[in-house]
Amino acid sequence: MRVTVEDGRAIKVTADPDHPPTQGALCTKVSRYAERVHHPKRLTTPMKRVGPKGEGRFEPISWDEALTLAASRLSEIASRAPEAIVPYSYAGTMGFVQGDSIAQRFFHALGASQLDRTICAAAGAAGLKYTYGSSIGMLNEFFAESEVILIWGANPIASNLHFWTRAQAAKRNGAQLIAIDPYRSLTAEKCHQHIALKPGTDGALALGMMNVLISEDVLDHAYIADHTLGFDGLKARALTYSPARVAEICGIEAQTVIDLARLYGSTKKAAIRMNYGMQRVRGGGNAARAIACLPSLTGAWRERAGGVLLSSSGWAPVDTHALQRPDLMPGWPARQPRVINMNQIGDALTHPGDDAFGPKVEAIVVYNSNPVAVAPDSERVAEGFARDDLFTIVLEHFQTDTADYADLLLPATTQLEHLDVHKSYGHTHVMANLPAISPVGDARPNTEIFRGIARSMGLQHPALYESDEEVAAHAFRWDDDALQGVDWATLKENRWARLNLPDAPLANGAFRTPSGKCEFFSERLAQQGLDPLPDYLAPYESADGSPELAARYPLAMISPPARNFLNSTFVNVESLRSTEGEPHLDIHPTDAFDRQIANGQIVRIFNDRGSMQARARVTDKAREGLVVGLSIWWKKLAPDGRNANQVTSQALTDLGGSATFYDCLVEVESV
Ligand SMILES: Nc1nc2c(c(=O)[nH]1)N[C@H]1C(S)=C(S)[C@@H](COP(=O)(O)OP(=O)(O)OC[C@H]3O[C@@H](n4cnc5c(=O)[nH]c(N)nc54)[C@H](O)[C@@H]3O)O[C@H]1N2
Ligand SMILES: Nc1nc2c(c(=O)[nH]1)N[C@H]1C(S)=C(S)[C@@H](COP(=O)(O)OP(=O)(O)OC[C@H]3O[C@@H](n4cnc5c(=O)[nH]c(N)nc54)[C@H](O)[C@@H]3O)O[C@H]1N2
Ligand SMILES: [Mo]
Repeated sequence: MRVTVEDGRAIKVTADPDHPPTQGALCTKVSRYAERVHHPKRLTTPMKRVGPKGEGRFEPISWDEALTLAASRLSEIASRAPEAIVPYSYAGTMGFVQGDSIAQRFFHALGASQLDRTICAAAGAAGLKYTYGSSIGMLNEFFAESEVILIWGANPIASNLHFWTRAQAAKRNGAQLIAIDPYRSLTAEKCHQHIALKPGTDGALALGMMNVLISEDVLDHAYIADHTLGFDGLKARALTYSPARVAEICGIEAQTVIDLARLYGSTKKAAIRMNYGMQRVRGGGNAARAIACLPSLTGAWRERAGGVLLSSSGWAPVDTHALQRPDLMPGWPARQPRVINMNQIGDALTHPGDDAFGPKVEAIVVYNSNPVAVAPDSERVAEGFARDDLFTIVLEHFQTDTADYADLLLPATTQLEHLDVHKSYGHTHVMANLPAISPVGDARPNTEIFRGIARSMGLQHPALYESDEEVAAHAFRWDDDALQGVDWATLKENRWARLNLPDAPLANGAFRTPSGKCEFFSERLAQQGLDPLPDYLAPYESADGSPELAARYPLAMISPPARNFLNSTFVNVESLRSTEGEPHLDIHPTDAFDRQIANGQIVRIFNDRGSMQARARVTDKAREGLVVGLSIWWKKLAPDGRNANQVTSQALTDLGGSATFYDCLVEVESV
């Protein structure tokens, strides 16, 4: 990003035209970033709560008072039960400095509970880890040369613009684009073909494609022999997924499965852009694993324009140990504080504490996240945050739904005001982020806030007091081949560097698994007592997975990102919110007719966990049996004060302990 500054104010944010992945284009929401930075409601001073929790009434206090208050409460709890303190953070910024550096070191030094950061990508990441050994795949730029692109559980027009520009280039060159998505998203509308399968059935579709590839012998036998492990087992598994069986599971035609496999297998430059939308269901890890096997069967990896990309983040040689310093944990490495899965924060905050769970949670420190809006099973989450005996610190730019529950609300700087260093999960450049303006008001970087609390608590370890520059210099293993000739000083000077990778990085195997091969069969999974081969697992909440529940709540609900929001970020930027309008629910005409719901009517969406309201859009964009509520609204900016996470569940995926946002049955009625 390039920032134009006038009189100390950021007036414009544009894309760096020289940065290869960005090529001068920012997505709609980020091009409004200056509006957000100088928004009249930016938090500019520390505040302490004066009203009841959740009401959001605060009074300003000084930084000294704020840090002293934080330190005295946290010290008291840490002296008795350090694990009663829980950090909560995720995607507000994904920078290494303002994300999890000083913050992690601080919680580690306290011996606080650890947070398993699984709300987004953990199932897919586990699928890749067990198959490829890491989150690696084909390079974004070469999708422009692909001849077939399967856009699988992804809506790049909304959520991954810098892939979409490559897909469009490929389309102009004659490539076939196929969307695999239960919903006719903005992206699916622009593809040549849209395969609208039932949500959570992707594993079956991938196994069905394998069935056809194997039966018709559209395989790269040399690639399989040289670079994969466990073909015979995978073959036996895939042969149980006939196109007819898959058609039944996925709710599509058998011929669609056959045609897809034939096209995929017979195209040399066949690429798959999976994204995390397909793994927010019970079988998400296995589904990612099954899809990840496809290019190793057909040898698509041999071409730089072939293969799979789910995440490129594993290509960057991040020095996680140096950044986060797990060695500061008391007892490390033999013993470690308990781990709380962030998707179950609702249960954790409402747990009374016992031997299995450990101590009741007494303090939560939230930064880079808005859990009251984004975490699943929101009624439980809000109930937890409403506890009078919970001490809550929130570091934020704005008074979000979560901030309303804070005891102490601390103003944080934005990307334009602080130093950071980034990798990407969609491309293979690393970037330095230099501050363009001074902090707005009295806002401070996350790092500075945690250093301040540590100092007030009298914590001694020097790692807690490293400057942002020093932390940034620890971000990568600069001597790794991927970063030849780059160090923090040169990265800062040049702003970005392309990782030094071969164009077709998996053409000759070189997977990062224990065997060095693409592991169709995973010994590591077998050792955990898990299925060593990919399989299809029916969603928890589906006619197959829970017929009794499906009888009461027959509609599957998904709540993928809205184009003009970034998760719950930007919802309070008026120009973007007015483009989104209000919370909507897309519902198929047949489902609407059955419920006497007319287009434009307000409906109530509900299940045993909760309910929300939205305006119905009767449209066949949602397949029959599916409803779609684009997200993630701030509850307090929605007409009924609720959002989609009122109905989502805390159940975890098969692998990785990820959230199952899109594994959710509901009923809908007119209001
Ligand atoms: N504008 C915008 N961009 C974003 C974000 C945002 O909030 N707004 N969020 C960012 C973040 S944190 C992430 S993780 C990514 C997420 O972006 P994506 O990885 O693209 O994932 P989702 O948006 O969750 O879902 C993408 C598509 O998957 C479909 N889908 C849902 N369930 C299934 C299923 O079971 N199978 C299949 N095949 N498809 C399914 C949805 O209908 C949707 O069209 O986007 C990033 N970019
Ligand atoms: N129903 C449903 N729920 C979902 C999803 C979905 O598709 N459907 N998607 C899930 C996914 S993929 C993700 S990644 C999560 C994302 O959930 P979160 O990680 O909570 O992301 P955001 O909602 O963007 O909230 C980030 C907050 O961090 C703040 N912030 C940004 N930068 C900084 C900073 O430098 N310092 C501090 N202190 N604060 C900062 C922003 O103001 C914002 O309020 O949501 C998940 N929830
Ligand atoms: Mo995410």
